[in-house]
This record gives sequence, C-alpha cells and structure tokens, in this order.
Amino acid sequence: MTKLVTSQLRRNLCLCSLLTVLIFPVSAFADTWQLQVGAQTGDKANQALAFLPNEIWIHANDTITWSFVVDEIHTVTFLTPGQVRPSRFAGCPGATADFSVYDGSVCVNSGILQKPATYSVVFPAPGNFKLVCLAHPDMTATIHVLAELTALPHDQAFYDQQAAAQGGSLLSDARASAHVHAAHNAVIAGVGKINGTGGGTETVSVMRFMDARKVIHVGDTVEWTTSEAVTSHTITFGAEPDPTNLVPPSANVTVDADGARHAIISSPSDVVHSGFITQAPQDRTALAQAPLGVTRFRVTFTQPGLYHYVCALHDDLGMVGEIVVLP
Ligand SMILES: [Cu+2]
Repeated sequence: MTKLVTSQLRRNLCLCSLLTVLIFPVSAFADTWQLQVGAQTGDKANQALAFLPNEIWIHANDTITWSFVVDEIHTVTFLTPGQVRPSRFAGCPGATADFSVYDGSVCVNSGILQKPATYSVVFPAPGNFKLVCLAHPDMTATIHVLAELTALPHDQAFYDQQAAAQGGSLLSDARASAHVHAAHNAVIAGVGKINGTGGGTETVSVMRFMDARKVIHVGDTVEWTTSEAVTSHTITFGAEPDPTNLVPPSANVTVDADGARHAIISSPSDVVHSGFITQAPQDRTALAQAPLGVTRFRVTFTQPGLYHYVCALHDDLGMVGEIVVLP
C-alpha cells in the first residue's frame, strides 16, 4: 500500500513538474534586475558617462534598479515619446518617486543623483523604451519589455558581466587619452569620446585640465581648448556662479574675431567665468543645424600673481588648475 501510494505520488509529482515546465518555461514571477549608472577611476578623473549595460530585455511587470556608483551626477529619466528634452534641473518637470511606473505615457525621472544611491522603475507593459541621462547628452539606453512568459535572451549574470566589461573598456579608452600636451601657454580642457552599442550611445570623459599649471609673464595670454566630443566644461576664476546658471559667460568676457571667448584679468580676486566651453551638438537631417560650438577661452594676465581656476561643473572631481604670472 505504502509502495503504491509512493509510486503514485512520484508519478503525480513528475507530471506536475512536466506541466510546470510546459506552462512556465520561464519564471512567471516579476523579477528585479540590477544595472549600474557610470563608472570611474579611483582619482575620479576618468568618467564613463554610460548606463552599464545600456540595453536589457525584461518581462512586463519586472523592475529595474539602477545603482549610482560614481561621484559624477547622473539621472535615470524616461521622457514620453516626442517630449522636449528638459534641463536636469527642470526634470519631467520634477523628479518622480522611487519605484515609479513607466509605460510610455507619463515621464519618469530620478532627479539628480550621485553615489551612493539607487533608483527603481517598474515596467508594466510591453514596449521598447528609451532611457536618457538629463545631465549628459549621448548617454542613452534601451529597455526591451517583452510579454510575460516570453523567453528572455540573457540573465542577470550576463548583464553584470557586460557592465564590468563595458565600464572597463570605456575607462581604458579614457586612460589612453588621459594626457594631451598642447603648445606653450595652451591648456586642453578635457578630452572625451562617444561610443555606440546596440542599446544607444555612451561617452567617456577625462575630467581634467591637461598641463593645468602654467608659468607665464605679465602680458601673456593663456588659451584653453576643449577636446571633448560632448561634455561641457568651464574655466572659472574666483567665486562660481549659481550652479543652475553656468551656461553663459560672465559680463566681463568678450568674443575674439575667431569666435573664441576672451577675458582680461588684473587681480587674483577678479571673478571671470568662461560659460560652457563645448562642441556644437550633432546635427539631425531636416532640423535646423546647430550654430558653431564655443571651443576656446583665452585670458590675458596684466599683473603678477597666483591665479587659481576651476571647472565649475567638475571641480568636485578634481578638475582645477593654476596660472603663475611672473613680472
Ligand atoms: Cu569640467
């Protein structure tokens, strides 16, 4: 009797397992996926401005948790289709709560975050959704939300491996261009590149002034030039402007005939702000082309002294320098 019950039980169990496999070829329960925002070197100089990885396939009702692991600021933002891209300060408008729901109909935004922080989004409906960072143009990702019970191509271990490999590859690109020597009295203000993947674009930046310390004489002019593809920098002497108003130059900055901005500094207490030194954005067919970018800033020093300057966007990452002006 016991034997019969056991064998019957076994048969039922087998049948049951078989049915489970047939009916639920993949997990029928909502999963939470872990992705990473950004990667950096120990000195914070090299920043991968990227969602790592920037493409993922999940099921409807799954959640993705993004971990912010770097000192540079980022946002996790899902705009609605065709929505005009807002500033990082404006947001959706504003930020939306952790574990917000995104199905394409309402904007979701983490707000400006840096390490250590996480932000989670729930995806209830199938679709292909674009993720952007409002702090960094060309930092995009694609979320593929498939119907429940559809087979998924990759597991969490795959995405962990991709995050490490892509972050490492971007940072080693940065390391290769970590120091660019310019001519006498010339400073390179940041180096950066754009990279493409199946999920979108990502960029990597060296957040440093190269040959940041210059020794010059009264009457000399120092020229800062960007070698960045995307990321903006500033050259700022004295008190920094309001962080929400860093784009325009200070009123004492003029424009040279070749389009470079120019200031004259006569005291270490002078306040001079270059405004954003940046490339023009990439053009899109059928839209008005962008004007030329402002890629150079010049300062003429008329008095001896020690002049400290910073990038008002990236001084927290160590992007600072000084000019020694001898008589
Ligand atoms: Cu900067």
